[in-house]
Amino acid sequence: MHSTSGPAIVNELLPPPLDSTSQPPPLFDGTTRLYTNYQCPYAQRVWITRNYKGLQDQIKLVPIDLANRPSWYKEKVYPENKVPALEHNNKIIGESLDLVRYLDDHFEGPVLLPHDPAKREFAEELLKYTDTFNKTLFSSFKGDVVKEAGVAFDYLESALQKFEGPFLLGDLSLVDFAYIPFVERFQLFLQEVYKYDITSGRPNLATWIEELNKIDTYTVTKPDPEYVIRLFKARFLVII
Ligand SMILES: N[C@@H](CCC(=O)N[C@@H](CS)C(=O)NCC(=O)O)C(=O)O
Repeated sequence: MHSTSGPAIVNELLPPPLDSTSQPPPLFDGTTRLYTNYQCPYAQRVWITRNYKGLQDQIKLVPIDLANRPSWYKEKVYPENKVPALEHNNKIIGESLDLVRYLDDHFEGPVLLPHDPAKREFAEELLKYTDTFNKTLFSSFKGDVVKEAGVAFDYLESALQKFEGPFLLGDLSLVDFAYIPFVERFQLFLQEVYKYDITSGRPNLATWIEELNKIDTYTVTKPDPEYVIRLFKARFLVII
């Protein structure tokens, strides 16, 4: 359909996060802004989409320090007080899955959902499953991790067999961008703590991860692995 490398990414200088001491940007001045956080997997979905569509100049990144949030963010920007949120056409829109679709529908760049009805239908199923996927993984840490996490990764492995091509709908789509931020984090944590290789016995999953890692508009958004492991350990491993 289109090349998987996406438009060339100019080495973008990432702005530093805004915290409780920072002034708000000049809100609703016509600038399109993605309020984000460099460590947030939900925000990463939208960040990858923005990069892949080549919208670095059209959509300005505004990172927020979630641990020391500026009060104006909740008061003036996004009452939900979460990231990601998009400021576009004098409106604020939230929810990462809505935002990846919104960027695809309202901005130029490679189209990230195929027109083929069977693929569209499967895209809906996969997008609907993302929350269950994440919940299954998070709760697996408290139980039989290999068995319970295995169910979710088996779902992806068989989804990847449905269409020809290495991605979830065959060709690269926004569905891949919805899953990869979470899969990459779970992969790191499961390997480090449980010595569980999620790609073992799952060749399609292995290829999918490999292919995504060839896309620089995605790799520039990847969090520091050590940070991810530290965060997951602190959050999910209770030391008795
Ligand atoms: N359902 C939301 C979830 C977003 C979310 O939970 N973001 C986290 C950071 S990863 C956040 O902003 N947390 C701050 C808070 O909950 O107060 C989405 O898909 O956009």
